Amino acid sequence: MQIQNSSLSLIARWVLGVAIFIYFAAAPSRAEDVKAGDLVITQGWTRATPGGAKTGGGFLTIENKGSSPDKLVGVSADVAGKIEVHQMATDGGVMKMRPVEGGLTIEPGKTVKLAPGGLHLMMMDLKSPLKQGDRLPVTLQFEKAGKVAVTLDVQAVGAPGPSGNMGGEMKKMDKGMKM
Ligand SMILES: [Cu+2]
Repeated sequence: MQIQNSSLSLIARWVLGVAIFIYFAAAPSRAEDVKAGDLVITQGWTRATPGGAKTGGGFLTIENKGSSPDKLVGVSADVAGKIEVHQMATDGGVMKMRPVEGGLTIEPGKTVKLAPGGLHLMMMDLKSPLKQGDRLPVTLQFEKAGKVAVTLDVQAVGAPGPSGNMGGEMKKMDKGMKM
């Protein structure tokens, strides 16, 4: 009896483990890939804003599969009074951010990644807090591809990436499942 009980409990634990894995693997935890002309926009995410924070950073990846450059010339969202594209630069030994003047160019065949510590969307004058688990609709305006609607997945305050360290693995799995 003792042996049976412990093997049953092992099986129960294994079943629970598999169930948890399937739940997280299947959960729609990342933004949809968006295709617009020659551009593919993926991995849109942002962070929840604590307290009454009025600004937030937005991150996404833009790939240009075409043969000519395109340029991100404007960004807007209902929740933000203003959104700029910012870059980080060292000024007198101090990292500072400043707007990218004249639009962000995406060269043909290249991928531009907006990520913490580098290029980012600076959302200013937030009208309401960004809540973890929400999907934030944002409109990107490109010179050639025109207006493109994307969503940013709102991750936890201080989250390091679109879906933690699992991001890359999840993407591979998703691709595998579609085939
Ligand atoms: Cu900024």
